[in-house]
Amino acid sequence: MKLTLHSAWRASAPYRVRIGLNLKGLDYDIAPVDLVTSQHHGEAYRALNAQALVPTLEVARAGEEGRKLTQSLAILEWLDETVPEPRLLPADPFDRAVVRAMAEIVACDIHPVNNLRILRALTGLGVDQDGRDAWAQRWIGEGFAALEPMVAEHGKGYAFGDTPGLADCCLVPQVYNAARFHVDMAPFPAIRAAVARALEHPAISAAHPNLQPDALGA
Ligand SMILES: N[C@@H](CCC(=O)N[C@@H](CS)C(=O)NCC(=O)O)C(=O)O
Repeated sequence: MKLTLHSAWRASAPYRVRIGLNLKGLDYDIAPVDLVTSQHHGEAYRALNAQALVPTLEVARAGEEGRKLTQSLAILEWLDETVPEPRLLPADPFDRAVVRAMAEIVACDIHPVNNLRILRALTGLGVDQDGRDAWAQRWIGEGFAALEPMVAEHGKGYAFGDTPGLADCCLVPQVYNAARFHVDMAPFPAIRAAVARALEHPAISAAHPNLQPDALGA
C-alpha cells in the first residue's frame, strides 16, 4: 500500500495525520501544498479535495486505482481500523468516547473558526493582525479551558492515558498553532505537560512542521 499525504508544513489538520501515520510506523510520501499562494484553490488540488482543504491522503494498492480520503479525523479512524496496533483509540467504548470528545473539541470547535480561510475573511472585513490574534486567542482559550480538566483527569503522561493516541494527534498541533497566535498557556498546565511529553516521542517529534520538506522555518 502506497500512501501519499497532501500536507502543508504548518497546517494543523495534516500535522494530526502525520502524527497518526508515524505512530503506526507507516511509510508515506509528502506532497506539499502551498496554502500561502492558494495552491489548494487550484484545479489540480480541487480534483483531489473538493473542499480545497488539506489534508488529503491518497491510498494506492497494487492493481487498484488510487483512492483518496479527506478529513483528518476520518483518516485517523481509518488508519486505526486498518492498522490496529498501536491503537489510537482505546479499547473501552466509554474511554473511546472521551478521547473522541477531546479530539472533537480541537477539530470541530477550536480549529474551524481559526482556519486560514476564516482569518482571510476577517482580513477582508478590515480586521488587522492584532484583531485576528485576539480572535484566535479567544476561541483557542475557550477550547483549552474545556480540555484542561479532561487532560488533568484522564492523562497519565499523554493527553489520555499512558500511551499516545488520537487526543495527542489533535492536541499537539493545536498547541503549536496556539503559539503562532501568542496564546497564554499559563492557565493550562496539564495540556502543557501532556504536549511536552508527547513531543519527546520520536514518532510525534518527527511530524513537527519544521521537519517537513516544505518548511520555511519557524
Ligand atoms: N476538518 C478538516 C479541516 C481541514 C482544514 O481546515 N485544513 C486547513 C489547514 S489546517 C486548510 O486547508 N486551510 C486552507 C484554508 O483555510 O484556505 C480536517 O480535519 O481535515
